Amino acid sequence: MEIRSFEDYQKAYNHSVEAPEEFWSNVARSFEWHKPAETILEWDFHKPEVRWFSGAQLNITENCLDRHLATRAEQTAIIWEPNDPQEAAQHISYQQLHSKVCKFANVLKQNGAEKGDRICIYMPMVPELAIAVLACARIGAIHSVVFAGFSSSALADRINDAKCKLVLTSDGSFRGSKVIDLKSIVDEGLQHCDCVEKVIVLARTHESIKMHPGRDLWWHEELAKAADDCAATVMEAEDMLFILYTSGSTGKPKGMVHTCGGYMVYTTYTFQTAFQYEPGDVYWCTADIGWITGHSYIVYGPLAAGATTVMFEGVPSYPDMGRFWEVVAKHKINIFYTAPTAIRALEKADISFVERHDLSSLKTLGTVGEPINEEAWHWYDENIGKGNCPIIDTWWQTETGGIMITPIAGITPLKPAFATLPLPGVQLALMDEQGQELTGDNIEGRLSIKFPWPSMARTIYGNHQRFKETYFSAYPGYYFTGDGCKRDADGYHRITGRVDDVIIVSGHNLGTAEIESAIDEHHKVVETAVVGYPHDIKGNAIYAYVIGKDDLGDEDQLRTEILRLVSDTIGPIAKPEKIQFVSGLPKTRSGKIMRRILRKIASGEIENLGDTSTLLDPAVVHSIQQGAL
Ligand code: 7RM
Repeated sequence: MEIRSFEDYQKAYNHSVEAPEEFWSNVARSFEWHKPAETILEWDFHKPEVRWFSGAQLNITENCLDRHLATRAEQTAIIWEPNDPQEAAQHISYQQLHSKVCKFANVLKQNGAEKGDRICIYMPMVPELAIAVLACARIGAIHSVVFAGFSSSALADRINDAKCKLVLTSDGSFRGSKVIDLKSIVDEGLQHCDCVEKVIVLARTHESIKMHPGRDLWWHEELAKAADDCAATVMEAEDMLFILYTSGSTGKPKGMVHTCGGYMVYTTYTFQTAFQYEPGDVYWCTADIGWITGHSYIVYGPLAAGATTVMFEGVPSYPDMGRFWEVVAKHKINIFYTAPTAIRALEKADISFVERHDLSSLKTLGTVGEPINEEAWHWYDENIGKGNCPIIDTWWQTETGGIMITPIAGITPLKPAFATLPLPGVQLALMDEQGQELTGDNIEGRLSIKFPWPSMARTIYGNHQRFKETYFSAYPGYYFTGDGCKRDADGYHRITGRVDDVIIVSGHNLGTAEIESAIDEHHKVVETAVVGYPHDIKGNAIYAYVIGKDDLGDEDQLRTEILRLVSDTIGPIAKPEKIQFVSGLPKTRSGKIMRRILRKIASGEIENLGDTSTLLDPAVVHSIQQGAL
């Protein structure tokens, strides 16, 4: 049932709670399956184990491509907008995309890829990235896309964790006025990987690069040898579709595992429902395919829904701060989906960058990735939406696979900075500190989910125990999100931010532990504590408290070296905004760092540090306050 009114939403929501299996089996009927499901849902959040559409067989690319050929072969599937506005945009029809995916799937096969093999994709935002993702899915290989801003060592960790057999990359990438040598980053990373047999390299920037004989192959040369047709590999609904890494509060990144059937059903349903996409609409999500938002809402959801989806290679500030709006006007974008951090940055630019472009094609706006503050919400509403485009503030996670809490465009009454209400199928629970579920309205707690939805991650690749500990142990029987949430008197939800040690910087998840261990690698560093603090544009920025060795030397020099180290170990996005050298950290008697205190100092709150009675040495706090940046 399509949702066309608020009453429809309420009906659909109630149905999804009262008869979830019936609800989702109805939704699943609009897809193409080789075999229908025998069982809709099996689940146990204590194990945890979740299986949707057991017994069903499908290939997601047949749903994204083949089935559209009868009705929309000539319709544009992907509009690609290059980094440089002087370069021509590309319009790729469903027919063309189908051919390109099949051909590249054959390239993968001729290089030894088989069903179940892991393939790492480290590429810029060019059409070949989407084609590579779909080509993996075509043959049942599991893609692991690594955002091309990650460093060589972060890339190597991810390649090793998933034991990838192939790496797909390009010579370089264009990002604004910069050219980044992706291939040399791959070469460096691969010095620490034994599992990779071949690297397929797309010529994008045409700089001279080193090709390793026997390992490296040119994309275009491989394509020239490949056949055109490629039958889709039939997959079980619960077969793995992809792995995507996300930062956790402790230890190394977690390879979240998504499976074929449930992920397809949920991302497509939520794309159509939340955005109210109508045939002919041009839809642009500005995310990178290296993040879950790009997987679910640039590639899979929109293509399965037969939409026209835009891929943008560049950045919002190049050649000037008007680029997003120029692209909206150029491609007559109807639905525009971006991150609050981008909105805040563009809000700071001169308003003439907005005014000089015709934004009248826009009818729906969306945000994702972090809480949107009211000021940014109103700026977006008034200046971009001209007061007549609904803004859907979509809350979800890598782990949830698809949008969970959001207004339905044009249907749910809006409230600035509120993600509002759960989509059908999503049963929220706000928990108190004692682990009890809070009921009713006007409450604040920790956001959990008490019933499975089709696109939830099934496990952490190679570490089910960690999956259980991270998500299903805080509140047994519930999935815990790591976020805090308020429910107001109208039953509307407002996400208050992370309650664990994950910091969302410009919409990207970073784990404090990961950054701390990178800094601790420096030979002059004894110990580090990292916290987040509010930042005007980035939402949060990183503040590092570093205990150095006695012979620290020049502080500025050491700061530069630490920034380099973080950039090389994780990537530039993880660099601390501020580094304060301290002589000690506030620790409890049991040796735990009291980050609560460090967070307050970092955000400029000097008084009112709360309960410090468990501190081993309260004098440390005073000295940190004295030196606060
Ligand atoms: C889609 C994505 C997940 C974390 C999540 C939240 C934060 C995302 C919103 C939001 C407030 C939102 N996946 N978050 N969307 N907070 N309002 N609309 O971002 O795995 O990279 O991040 O992002 O903390 O737990 S993610």
